[in-house]
Amino acid sequence: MKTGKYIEIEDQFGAHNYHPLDIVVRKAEGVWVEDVDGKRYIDFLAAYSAVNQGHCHPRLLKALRAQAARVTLTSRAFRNDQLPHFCREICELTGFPRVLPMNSGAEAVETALKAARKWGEKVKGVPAGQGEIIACADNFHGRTITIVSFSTDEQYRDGFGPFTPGFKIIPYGDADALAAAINERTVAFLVEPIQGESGIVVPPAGFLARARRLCSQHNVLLICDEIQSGLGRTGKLFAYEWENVRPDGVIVGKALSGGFYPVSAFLSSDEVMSVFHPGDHGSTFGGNPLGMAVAREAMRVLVEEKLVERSAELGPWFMEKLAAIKSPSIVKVRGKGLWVGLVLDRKARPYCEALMQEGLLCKETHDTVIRFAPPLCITRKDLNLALRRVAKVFKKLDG
Ligand code: IF1
Repeated sequence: MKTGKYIEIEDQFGAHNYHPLDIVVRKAEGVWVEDVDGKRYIDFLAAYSAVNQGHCHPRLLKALRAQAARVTLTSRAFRNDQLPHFCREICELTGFPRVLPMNSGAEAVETALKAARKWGEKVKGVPAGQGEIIACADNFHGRTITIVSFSTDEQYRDGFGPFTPGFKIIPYGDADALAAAINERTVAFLVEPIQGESGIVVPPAGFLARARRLCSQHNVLLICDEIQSGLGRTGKLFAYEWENVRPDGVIVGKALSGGFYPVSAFLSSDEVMSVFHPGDHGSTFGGNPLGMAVAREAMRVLVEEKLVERSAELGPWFMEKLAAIKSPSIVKVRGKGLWVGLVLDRKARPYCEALMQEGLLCKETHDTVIRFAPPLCITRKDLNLALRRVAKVFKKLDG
């Protein structure tokens, strides 16, 4: 069956909640993706940073297979022999004392919001039902009704009300606005250290450090959503390390399982996590042995293959090379590590389509930004190949 036929069937039977590029992927390995017509592409999106370890990593495949043949799901009604190891290993890797595993990113964000509200009530002493959480304009934290309640993107909210109250919005990167927004009912500040969906937006230097100080002063939890920015993407394990801060809680997902299986988690202190008692919160699949076995191996691969270091080393070099591409349509190159936004003065979609034709897969975000986020296992050679393809497309489309 050819590409067109797959698209026709999906369009006929699937909900139309996406506008993907017209490539139908059949298989992938490392940074390479092959479509159903046999054409090969370099993946410069990495499933929005979920496959930082590279597609179908052999070690992850082996871990998944081995665990799938033993036991896949126990539910949390019983214990399993993978969850304890996962808990210890992720706590040791990240330096947080406690973890609560979930599945999708949005569920881990919801977990953080619940933890913050309950901590506010039970520990900080905010009157019941009065807790406020501050988030940023242009945030992306997922798509549940509560999460889109504090989205500032009208499309993500349109038609989905009524919304969850208790959220305040400040402009991203504006510490003065944060200071002004905090009051005695504020329980948490939820922030992406670098905004992903918004177009790889790096806040002004010192923003997160000041947010940390403000949160400490006013007994407010600083919670970082590192679902996309974390686990090596920016050249540090967590993007908040660039500002030498330590949040009170961090949310991880995506690359935590290297793209094999949805595994997410909320990590925090004893004090925050102690608000959860048996029955307060949970998930059928959260902490399941299959997910835990995959996540354990995904973390080991991240460390043993030095993927964080690779991102730190190759990112600045790659960004420099991109910045050297002369094109009247490129306004700005921004990012950190192997996470780069190419800001154009026009629509980015035609560029993404042309890049796809040249064998480079990436996706526009917010209309005018091309997002580059290759798997962190990418070599300098493949980055060079990608750069040549980018240069070619700009020459063609500009000219
Ligand atoms: C889609 C975007 C990226 C995230 C952060 C939580 C979540 C995400 C910082 C929720 C998810 C995904 C969702 C995916 C596309 C992708 C995305 F463009 F939509 F915003 F990466 F930039 N926090 N981001 O980036 O995690 O529940 O999806 O596991 O199609 O919606 P999830």
